[in-house]
Amino acid sequence: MRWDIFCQIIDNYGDAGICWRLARSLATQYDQNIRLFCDDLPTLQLITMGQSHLKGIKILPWEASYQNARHPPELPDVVIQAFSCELPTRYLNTILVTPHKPILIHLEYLSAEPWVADFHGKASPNTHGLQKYFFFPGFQANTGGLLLDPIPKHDPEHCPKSLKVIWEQSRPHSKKISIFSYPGAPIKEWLANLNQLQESFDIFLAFGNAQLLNLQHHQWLNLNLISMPFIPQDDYDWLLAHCDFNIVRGEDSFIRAQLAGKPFIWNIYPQDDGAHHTKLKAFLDLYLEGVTPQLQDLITEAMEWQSGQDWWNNLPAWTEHAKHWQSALIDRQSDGGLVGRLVKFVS
Ligand code: TRH
Repeated sequence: MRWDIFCQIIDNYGDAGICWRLARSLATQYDQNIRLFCDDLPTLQLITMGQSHLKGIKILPWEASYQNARHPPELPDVVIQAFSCELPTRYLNTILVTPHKPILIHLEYLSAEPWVADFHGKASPNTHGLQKYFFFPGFQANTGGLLLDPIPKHDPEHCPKSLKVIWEQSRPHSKKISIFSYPGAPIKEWLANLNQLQESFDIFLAFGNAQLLNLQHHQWLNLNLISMPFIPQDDYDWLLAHCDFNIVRGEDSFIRAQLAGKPFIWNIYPQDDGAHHTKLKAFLDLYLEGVTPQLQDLITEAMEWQSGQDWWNNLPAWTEHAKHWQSALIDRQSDGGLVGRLVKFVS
């Protein structure tokens, strides 16, 4: 099938990161033809670094969806409006007058909240005469699933090129932590707690995080802070899989940390109306199901930056839980996860 994916970048990298994974999985795992229209190609190129010429994928500027249209036009079978972005009017007008009308899919944000299952896959009545559906990613079987693309492999021998110099700055016996957080996160206090432990840590600060911290005047005896440039998406996945603990954010790095099978703190995207508190709680309800009350409290406090050094003392138990969660997650997505479910839904 032919798919047009529309990606509007609101802020940061997650919109591009998710659209790219979606396009890549559809093309490489399901042999689909993709046109990915994006309103911010430089950001998308940061994510795709070196991979943008994959067979089956054309990356195009937003305007190319309606300018220089071919006659007859290249008509898609499916149109994805990522994060429910609006389609360009001229593009919409073209598909409205064609006899072969595509299916429109509103791809929504990921949430573990229970209502998602009731809304997933529902049709949206509209006046265009086009079929339009809401597709909700989610953790449960009756939702749109998770973007697996592909599950990271643990290959300690193969350090990606972009990380060679960075990884060499770490020490063989130290614990490794990666940090990719939003400006409001209390990272300095968190690091200060870590610094008091009798242990040495290598801290990989994702692009932008070192600047946020502004650490020139701090002495961290036990912490080796390593500031990173923006690295290709697959290499970032590798880093998550090779650290002992990760701080992640948004939606995509949050899923990758879980697929990496490592304990993590999720710095959830803050929303003005406080909706992120409900979303975090809904996720923790699933993530902590069946876990001892002690570990439940500890992980909940850690996710709220409240656990001081306690999380460290319980790291082995948390790591075991993270591995268990990883395999349960993969089992539940054995139908191909989001992309498998999307292809089946559309078919
Ligand atoms: O960047 P994010 O905060 O993205 C988003 C956006 O804010 C978006 O508007 C919102 O909808 C969403 O969060 C919930 O965090 P996220 O989702 O983790 O996306 C980051 C992407 O960047 C992810 O695909 C991994 C990638 N990445 C790299 O490729 N290289 C890097 O060096 C780093 C740090 C990240």
